Amino acid sequence: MLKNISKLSLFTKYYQVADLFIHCLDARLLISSKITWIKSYLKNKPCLYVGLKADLLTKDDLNVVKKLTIYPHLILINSKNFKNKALVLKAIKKLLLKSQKWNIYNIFVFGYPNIGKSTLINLLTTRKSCLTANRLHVTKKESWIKVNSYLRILDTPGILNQQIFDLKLRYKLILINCLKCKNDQKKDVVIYALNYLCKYYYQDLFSIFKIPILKIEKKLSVEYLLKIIKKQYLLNSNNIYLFLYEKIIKKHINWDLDLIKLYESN
Ligand SMILES: Nc1nc2c(ncn2[C@@H]2O[C@H](COP(=O)(O)OP(=O)(O)OP(=O)(O)O)[C@@H](O)[C@H]2O)c(=O)[nH]1
Ligand SMILES: [Mg+2]
Repeated sequence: MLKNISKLSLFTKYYQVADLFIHCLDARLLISSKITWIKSYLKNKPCLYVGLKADLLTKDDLNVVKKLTIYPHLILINSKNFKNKALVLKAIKKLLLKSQKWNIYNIFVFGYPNIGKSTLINLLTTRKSCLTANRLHVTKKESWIKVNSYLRILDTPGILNQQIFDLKLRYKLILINCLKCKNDQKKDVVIYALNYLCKYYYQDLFSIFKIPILKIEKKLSVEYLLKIIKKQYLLNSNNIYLFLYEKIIKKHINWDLDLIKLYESN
């Protein structure tokens, strides 16, 4: 909790100098990776929402999430592809033009841990200005990075409210690697993911689990799926969940976990 308070104090410390906030989201979790309680810290400053890791989504899902209308300013990118630099700069300029300032603009980047904040900054500077890695809390302290003659950007440590009581949100954040999963939670996360797949991404099961199509029933239950997987991979009830968590599920998170097509139609 103390850690959170110190991270939030960054907002108080830099609010005055920030001309723009960039809220980093995960394209696979465009709604739930928004840190809602931070709104009051942004007050009336402009905010650009950047949905990162868009390359991990399937083509169909990407087309669906592109249509999301809840964010006034949203772009979806793969920040490991330098071709996207111009797109981000264009979106930044569009929002900054309104502030009519003539010297250096300051941008404050924030989001959940491991969401891709530092990678986005490296995209903008076209060099390895910040340390990045696929694990939590790589950036330990805030630092200003010069992008060009008129932009500087503040890289910040991931913000995480440890008190996530909503289990669904907890599982979703674990699946996209923004939250650590305790060993005793892995079974629940696997069951959550399998239920989700059976319900909404039924066709993907063949390729993910390398299950022959003939073995899949029309109406697939998680119990039946587990039975097939056990046979397929020669697993027993003790090791199946750990196996699925480490070897399969964590490697295949390329679905829209917020099911935006349903959200938008409601
Ligand atoms: N495929 C893909 N991977 C990405 C993208 N953006 C970031 N990553 C990967 O995501 C992982 C985390 O990236 P970081 O930039 O270190 O994340 P961060 O938000 O700065 O993390 P902390 O500093 O720990 O809070 C790294 O392995 C990146 O290579 C993207 O657009 N597409
Ligand atoms: Mg970082």
